[in-house]
Amino acid sequence: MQRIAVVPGSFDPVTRGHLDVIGRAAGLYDQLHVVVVHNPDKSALLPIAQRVSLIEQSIEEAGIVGDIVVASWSMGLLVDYCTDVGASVLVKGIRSQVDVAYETPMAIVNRHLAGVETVFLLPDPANAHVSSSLVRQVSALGGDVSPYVPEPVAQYLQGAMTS
Ligand code: COD
Repeated sequence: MQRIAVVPGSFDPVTRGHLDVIGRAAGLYDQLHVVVVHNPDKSALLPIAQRVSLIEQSIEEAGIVGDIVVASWSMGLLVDYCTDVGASVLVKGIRSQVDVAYETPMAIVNRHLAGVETVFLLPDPANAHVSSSLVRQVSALGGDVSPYVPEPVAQYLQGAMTS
């Protein structure tokens, strides 16, 4: 039986922290779905199609290999996407106790709703301080985001700032 996992996120934009988790998860599962989910609690910078494209480019640029599908989901519960594609696991990245506190209730509810388990992965400590919101802020103020994001994202944000 294939082990299929879903790595969900806002990915607005995808960062080196996200990519760290995606790379580790790709080595653990037969098929990985990286899914851009609209988070109604956050106001978005990038259109969803652009986020999908930047994830695809960043995975390729990083040389992450495996059966990886990049998709978006805005049709309801995240576990419904999991059920649709036959995934029994959600993979979430954990940066700190704050992430644990935020993710734990969702993990329990997702298990109750559909029997989908959540696996928490730790990034390399060098990536643990990175967040999309930090990147959006540095970019908006004209700073260099290249230490925090894959090259395709740095180029995209630089282009967006100068156009
Ligand atoms: N290192 C490691 N992990 C990281 C890093 C980093 N530097 N940065 C982010 N992450 C992790 C986050 O902890 C998270 O697990 C994931 O990457 C995505 O992060 P973001 O910021 O892109 O996305 P979020 O936090 O806005 O998450 C959006 C989700 C849609 C994934 C989340 O809200 C969710 O699971 N929603 C479920 C919707 C649903 O079905 N609800 C009902 C039942 S709970």
